[in-house]
Amino acid sequence: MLRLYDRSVGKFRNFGIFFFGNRLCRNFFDQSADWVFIIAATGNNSFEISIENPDIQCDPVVEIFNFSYTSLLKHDQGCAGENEIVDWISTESGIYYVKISNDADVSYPKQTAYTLKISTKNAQDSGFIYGNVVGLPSDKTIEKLTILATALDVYDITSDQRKLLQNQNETKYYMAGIRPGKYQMTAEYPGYLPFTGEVVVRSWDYSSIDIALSPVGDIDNNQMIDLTDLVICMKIVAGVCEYEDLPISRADIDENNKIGLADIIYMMQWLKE
Ligand SMILES: [Ca+2]
Ligand SMILES: [Ca+2]
Ligand SMILES: [Ca+2]
Repeated sequence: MLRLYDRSVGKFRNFGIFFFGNRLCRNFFDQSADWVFIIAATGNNSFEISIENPDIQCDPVVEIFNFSYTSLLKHDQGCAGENEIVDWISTESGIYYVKISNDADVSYPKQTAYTLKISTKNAQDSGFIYGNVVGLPSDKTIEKLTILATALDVYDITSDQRKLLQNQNETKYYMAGIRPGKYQMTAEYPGYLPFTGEVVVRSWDYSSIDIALSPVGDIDNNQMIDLTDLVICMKIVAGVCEYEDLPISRADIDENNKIGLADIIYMMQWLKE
């Protein structure tokens, strides 16, 4: 179970992760609704979402939302205790949210269970990589962000077919059709420190890795330049304190291969903004 912060409702939600084609027994976690997300690899990805064997006190309703939480489809044909099956074809590739709610008149927190199965006709023997992009201020253009997945256990496979999605609250990326294996993820943005991480991709599965970006000058790695960074930088320049493990590139804002007064001034200007 994955908990994601959903700013559209201002709280955390449980999102399901699953293997395509598997059946999962689920409950309503948020009291009123259960959420899963799916990634459509292409513009006409076809999905079958089936809610099977709901309890007698469960009247499942299925709703599909796009990345901006706009409702695309609401489906409720069966009554309490009856299955719901939704056939849906995406019009464009992207991240979509499926909400399963209970329309039956029951007082919560009564537990109700059902079986969820999502299958896609377009799935191949490959997986997805996805995640949040954090640390990039909203005034930055995400198009300048490059994300690369390089296979570590298979020679010579790289993928840069990343797709970026942004709504007013969040930025996410995903890559579809990735061959199973271990990958090194790298991300770059001008003026920011390069990001690296590792992720394992499995067949027909979603693998998550968040891209956390820190501006050059963010010495303590909390995704922003703040007073702490300025103080550390001043100590280094004054020779009061040595940070031998600190890569110079972390604080070398003016890119002259040393940490000096100019970097302090850049930091002060950044703090003033
Ligand atoms: Ca129903
Ligand atoms: Ca910092
Ligand atoms: Ca410098």
